[in-house]
Amino acid sequence: MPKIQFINPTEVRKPGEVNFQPIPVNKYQKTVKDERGNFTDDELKRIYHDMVVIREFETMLNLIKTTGEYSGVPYNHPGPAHLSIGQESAAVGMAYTLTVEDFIFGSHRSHGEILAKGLSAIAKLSDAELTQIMDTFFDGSTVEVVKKGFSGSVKELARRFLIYGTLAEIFARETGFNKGLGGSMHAFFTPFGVYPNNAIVGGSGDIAVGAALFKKVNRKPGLVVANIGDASMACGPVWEGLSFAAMDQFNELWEGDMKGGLPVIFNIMNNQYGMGGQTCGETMGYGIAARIGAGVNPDQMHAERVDGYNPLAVIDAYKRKRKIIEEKRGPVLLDVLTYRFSGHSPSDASSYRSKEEVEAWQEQDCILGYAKQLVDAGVSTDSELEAIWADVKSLMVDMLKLSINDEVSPRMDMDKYPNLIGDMMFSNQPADSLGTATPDVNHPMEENFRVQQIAKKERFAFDKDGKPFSKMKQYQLRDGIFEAIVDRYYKDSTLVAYGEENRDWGGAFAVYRGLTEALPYHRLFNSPISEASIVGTAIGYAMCGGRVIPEIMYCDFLGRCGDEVFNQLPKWQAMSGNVLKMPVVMRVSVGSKYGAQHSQDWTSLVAHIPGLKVCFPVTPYDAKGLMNSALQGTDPVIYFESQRIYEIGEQFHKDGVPEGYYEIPFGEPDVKRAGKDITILTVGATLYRALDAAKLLEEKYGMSAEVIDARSLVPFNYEPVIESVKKTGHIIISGDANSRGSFLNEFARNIAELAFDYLDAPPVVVGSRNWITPAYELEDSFFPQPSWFLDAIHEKIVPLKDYIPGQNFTNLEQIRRAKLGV
Ligand SMILES: Cc1ncc(C[n+]2csc(CCOP(=O)(O)OP(=O)(O)O)c2C)c(N)n1
Ligand SMILES: [Mg+2]
Repeated sequence: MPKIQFINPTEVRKPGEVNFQPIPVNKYQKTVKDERGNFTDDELKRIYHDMVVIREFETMLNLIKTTGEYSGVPYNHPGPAHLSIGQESAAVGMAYTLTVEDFIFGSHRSHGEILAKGLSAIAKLSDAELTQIMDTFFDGSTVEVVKKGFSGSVKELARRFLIYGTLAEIFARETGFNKGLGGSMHAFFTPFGVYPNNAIVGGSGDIAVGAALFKKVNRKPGLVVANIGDASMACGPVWEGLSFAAMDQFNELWEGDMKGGLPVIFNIMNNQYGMGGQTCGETMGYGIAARIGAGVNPDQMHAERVDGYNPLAVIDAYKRKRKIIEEKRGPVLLDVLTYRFSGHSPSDASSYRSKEEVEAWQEQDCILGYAKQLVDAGVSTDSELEAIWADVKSLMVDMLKLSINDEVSPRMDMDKYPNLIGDMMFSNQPADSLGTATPDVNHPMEENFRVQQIAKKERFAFDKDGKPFSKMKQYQLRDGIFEAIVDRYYKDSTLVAYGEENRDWGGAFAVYRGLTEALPYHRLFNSPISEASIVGTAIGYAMCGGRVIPEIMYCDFLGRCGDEVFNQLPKWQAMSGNVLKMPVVMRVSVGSKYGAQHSQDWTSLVAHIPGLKVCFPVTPYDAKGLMNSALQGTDPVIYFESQRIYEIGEQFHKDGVPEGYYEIPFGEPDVKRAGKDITILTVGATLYRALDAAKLLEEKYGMSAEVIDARSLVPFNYEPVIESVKKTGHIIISGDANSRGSFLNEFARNIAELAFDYLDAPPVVVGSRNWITPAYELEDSFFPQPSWFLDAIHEKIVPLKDYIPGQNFTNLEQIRRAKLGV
């Protein structure tokens, strides 16, 4: 526990200074001749071959984009192609020593990295392993295309498979590595250790760290490389990934075989440009990118710059850095100097750099320079190298022809199967556990003090006379969440949870109290204050096969992990062609009392994004059942909780919250109060105010309200709501989100369409005002109150006798507010 780490004021207040070690720059200067003893001639020639494959692949794409043909084969590719011509030695050097268990992540410009890592994997895998991979990937449908009429070796077939699979993906063919749903900027192939590439630059900066966390926690072999552009070193997720990767706790608090640094290498593909911005001298201030490591931790991330124009220099660096990783002294940062001759994209006129500069780098072309060394050292001859290039070229022509042939490489048939992509958005594949190991725990579950405490609680809020038990005695909403999570911890060895104050504090709202005692550090820990990396690492962890619960302390902090929640978490299952699953249950607490930046209900923001399941349970029974469903699934779930009601007991499920395991399916709204005159559909904790309103309506106006708790936003089954409206003819939709643009309106629109014939008045939305959330003392004028329901009914649905409304729900006022934008 951190409290054993005594912070001694006498020690920390002593004067002194911080010293830095020199950062090596391009120290490796050896040539092929110098390295002959360390490589076979075949290995040295393979380095050349792999660089040529990338060069020719990219040249082909460049010609297709700029001239519409390659070697007489015409093709129009309207999509992106960010090429790395000039950078081949950096990619091959990075991948050459990596094993199949080592994973790489990259960016929009990663074709070269895919090919380099793929070729490296092919060299290392046996024929049997390669055959197995190719024959089982998409049931052999990709290899089928390149097998036809081919009689070469398995390794040659695998090379065809790699080039074809990548190219077909770029051209959006169903036989591509991701069924054509990823494309040029996202393509990857996990059986060769190539993990997602990311069109959101810097996006891999935290995701790759999560993959390294997965390897460490689940005792998997291999290291993880995050390939990041030099300009993307400015991106928030990269810095947050660095902070997460360098946490002291890996060394100071994690125990046994878990002690030690994360196996991750941040590999800066430093081509010295963003799109048109020069990173050194213009857009960044690091001068030499390797300097970044010096500020991160005392090891300075073992950072150095290597001359990425020399593949041997990069290979040498990787051999040395692997040792550091194996000694558990990661993370590592490498600044791999390179240069792209190609523009940012083929349409780029390179107006931001001089012709002289490009020519000067072309003169030192990494492939030509290396070829000369091979010949000078007597490893190869010019004609042998020419033959390699000619062979690669003819391979490219063949693979191009196959990949653009609509018969053998069709696109997904959206005419015949219009729901194909829809069917791929969620995996909907339940799994008790994603691991086979025995879960690491500190004691049997029954010995846990919280489990014992909960066992003594009343699982229904009221006694037999209808009197509520004391707060302490009631089984609370937070207990429901806890029970589901602790149960899964003892079932699934891969499950980890982390976020701010998750451990000794017991979670910011005491949901995790007791878990600190039950679990070792590596399964429950405090993260840095770094929402992007909390979610980003969870994504990386999940895409490698682990289950994870990242926590965002306040809903308002969603903006800090916007890219992760909006662009990464929801997309990778479909964008991978369903190769990946995303078992992430993201807990998000919706606040109150803390004003404008801590009290917003942003359920609508995430419900808007395709690919996320969204729920907001507000009773202990629902909280446990929905958390069980979330944790049993393999889809990303945003699980909202309300800080107003962590202590609330179970008031609806008369038998009390079951002690054993049960699930509540996503998408099923629940009638919390039966009625016949009006339906109130609520999202979140507004339920309780709606129930108060229902009581008032009954008592004062004899109106019987049916109150339905939405429980989930995505997916959502409208049928029970329509059934209710058939009976009542009226509906109010209410929640704590500010009403403009909220999901409440989505409900209203759908209900208006689906239940039009049964409605006597249009659906009415009662949300919060379109203001900042004010101080606690003023909240009643901002969030829907019980009286607001009556106000709305009186004005919009049916006049209530002698009623004087408090809030103004008239059409005139609605128009006035809209005009003002408030
Ligand atoms: C978050 C984000 N911002 C901006 C872009 C547009 N963009 C695409 S590539 C690029 C430059 C990236 O430079 P660098 O990281 O050095 O990689 P390089 O293109 O040089 O390989 C930019 C700004 C983007 N894709 N994502
Ligand atoms: Mg760059």
